[in-house]
Amino acid sequence: MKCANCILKYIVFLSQSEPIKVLVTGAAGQIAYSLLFSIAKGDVFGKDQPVILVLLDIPVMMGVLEGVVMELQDCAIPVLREVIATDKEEVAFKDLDVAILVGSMPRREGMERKDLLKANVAIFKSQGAALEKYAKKTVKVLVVGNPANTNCLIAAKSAPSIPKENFSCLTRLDHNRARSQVAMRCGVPASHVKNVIIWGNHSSTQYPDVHHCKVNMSGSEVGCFEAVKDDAWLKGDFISTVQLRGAAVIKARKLSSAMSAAKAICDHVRDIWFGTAPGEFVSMGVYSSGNKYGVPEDLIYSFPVEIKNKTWKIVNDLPVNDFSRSKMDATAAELVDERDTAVTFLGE
Ligand SMILES: NC(=O)c1ccc[n+]([C@@H]2O[C@H](COP(=O)([O-])OP(=O)(O)OC[C@H]3O[C@@H](n4cnc5c(N)ncnc54)[C@H](O)[C@@H]3O)[C@@H](O)[C@H]2O)c1
Ligand SMILES: *[C@@H]1O[C@H](CO)[C@@H](O)[C@H](O)[C@H]1NC(C)=O
Ligand SMILES: *[C@@H]1O[C@H](CO)[C@@H](O)[C@H](O)[C@H]1NC(C)=O
Ligand SMILES: *[C@@H]1O[C@H](CO)[C@@H](O)[C@H](O)[C@H]1NC(C)=O
Ligand SMILES: CC(=O)N[C@H]1CO[C@H](CO)[C@@H](O)[C@@H]1O
Repeated sequence: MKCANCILKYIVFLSQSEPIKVLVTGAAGQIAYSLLFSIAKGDVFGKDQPVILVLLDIPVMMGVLEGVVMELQDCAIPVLREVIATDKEEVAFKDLDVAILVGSMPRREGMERKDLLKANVAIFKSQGAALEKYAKKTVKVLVVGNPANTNCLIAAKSAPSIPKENFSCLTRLDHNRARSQVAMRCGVPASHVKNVIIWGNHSSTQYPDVHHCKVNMSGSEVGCFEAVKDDAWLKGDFISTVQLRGAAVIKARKLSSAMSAAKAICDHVRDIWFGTAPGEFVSMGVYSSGNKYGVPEDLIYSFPVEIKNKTWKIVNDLPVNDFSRSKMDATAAELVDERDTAVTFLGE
């Protein structure tokens, strides 16, 4: 009996001995401030899974980052094995299992759209090359820093030996916003609303689609239009509320969404790690090969995906009506434009 106990303890020890190494860039920023705590305490990889957190930010932020490290230490979380803070890519990207790229160049007063894009291409080209050179080939990369879709594409292109499928960008915040809007309208918890879809770019042209969404109304699942009973709202204010939610938060808070963005990042990475629930799909910006839903190839476009065994699959053959089609095309056109400009900066 005693020995069985020893063996059990040994198995627990073994299973705990392999920590997951997770990088968060923009680690001195406001999203990271919520995100790091959630990852450290097990919201993403499980309560018993040891993690090593690697924090990357730019040199002028190293003082702030030191404070973040102190706070993480002061949380006294047993599974947080180590915290590495750095401004060097060769340190930050080494042997990573997961990379969450939050830091990017923010828009400054008077900055041209093109110059902003150019600055971000430079960042994500460099970080993509660092992934290629230093990270594990199985690394999962999530890009959050805006323009998230295009930054993600640039990072993927700059890391040719890592499968493109291992890169994704965050549209889960938009997905959660859509889910919550429907839930509030129906007077049910958000968990009773599933299979909303965000198509396209993480911007105001994104298309929040509820044609395949199901709502659990007092015990039975019904379609979203039947549950809400207000088609005009679903085709009008609902869509614009989700599209413009980011701007509404900035207007109210004088800062962009951070707590909800961190929560969405946790949802996204946890689903990659553990898979999606049977019969449920989530929205993620992923690589388009040009053979799904008429979306052009070589874009990072938000699709409905199911995830199993750490591999996503775009949900196939959902019917698309004319209303949806035009909105899916508009957001794709925007991304094609941005990509074509971005790749011209890649050679520089
Ligand atoms: N995809 C989404 O759903 C979503 C949602 C919210 C915010 N965002 C984006 O996430 C990003 C971060 O937001 P935030 O509120 O935390 O911003 P923030 O300004 O508070 O923090 C950003 C941090 O990134 C750092 N940084 C800049 N360039 C860097 C680089 N090359 N390497 C490493 N670090 C770098 C900055 O020094 C700063 O500490 C922004 O681009 C924002 O637009 C995306
Ligand atoms: C796509 O979305 C991002 C993030 O909101 C935005 O910065 C970018 O400008 C959008 N792309 C285009 C071409 O509008
Ligand atoms: C709907 O919600 C009820 C609780 O209100 C739960 O018992 C039931 O299993 C749910 N049904 C489905 C199909 O998820
Ligand atoms: C899961 O993925 C791994 C790595 O890609 C692969 O080796 C394994 O066969 C897969 N397992 C299943 C059940 O598909
Ligand atoms: C999320 C995802 O698609 N992960 C893939 C990353 O690449 C490895 C191979 O290196 C695949 O096995 C994973 O499925």
